Amino acid sequence: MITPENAKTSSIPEDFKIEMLPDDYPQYDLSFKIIFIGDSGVGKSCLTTQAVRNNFEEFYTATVGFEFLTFNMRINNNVLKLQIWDTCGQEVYKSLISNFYRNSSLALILYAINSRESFQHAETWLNDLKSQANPNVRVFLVGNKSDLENERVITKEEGEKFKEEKKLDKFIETSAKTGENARSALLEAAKLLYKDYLNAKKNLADGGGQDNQQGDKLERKPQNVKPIKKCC
Ligand SMILES: Nc1nc2c(ncn2[C@@H]2O[C@H](COP(=O)(O)OP(=O)(O)O)[C@@H](O)[C@H]2O)c(=O)[nH]1
Ligand SMILES: [Mg+2]
Repeated sequence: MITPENAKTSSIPEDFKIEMLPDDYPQYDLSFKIIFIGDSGVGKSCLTTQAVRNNFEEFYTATVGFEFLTFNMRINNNVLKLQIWDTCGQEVYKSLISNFYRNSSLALILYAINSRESFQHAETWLNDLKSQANPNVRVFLVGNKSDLENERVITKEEGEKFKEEKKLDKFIETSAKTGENARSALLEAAKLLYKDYLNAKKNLADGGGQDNQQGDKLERKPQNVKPIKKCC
């Protein structure tokens, strides 16, 4: 549960006014689906829990299928509802995962910094995502378990290089255990999706499709932004 107390500990992006809201907040303006993908054991379940609830729970059983947590916030004057989907990495569910790719606005591809195999598989996860998701899907590469520095086999430079080569939106290292960057990864995701929404809105207001001097990213259309809606 997000409370005003634990929300204060988050590192808040500077250019937007962000306020955390409780997970049962009854209304929203924009809704986005964010998915965590990557090999089994890299820490997807722990990181989603840490990012949303600010705590670390050891998971002794693998996630079965899919689970989601809700993360609500107000950015400027809009309430965002993020649905944070935790997928399991086992092969048996890969066909089901495809369905979840389709409606997602942003994917975090996780690997563990102490597992070269999980890092090598990041490319497979990316290819799966690209083949089935919205072409404008945003992608973050996340090196988790940054607290295990003495077991590190993947350098930050390798993560950064992969992000550059694949033209991903962000590379970040996190620790679901200590909480390092866990909440801020989610806030960065929210901020980026909100920027996409604002840019798309602006493009529409400007007549749409015009050249944008600030580059390709700003010309993106909103991804699966549900229309402004108040419920209850
Ligand atoms: N040291 C450390 N262990 C972690 C971290 N994140 C997850 N783990 C451990 O890694 C194992 C797998 O985590 P889990 O979240 O279930 O992985 P998933 O299969 O990707 O969902 C568990 O034993 C966790 O306690 C982390 O950031 N640091
Ligand atoms: Mg899991």
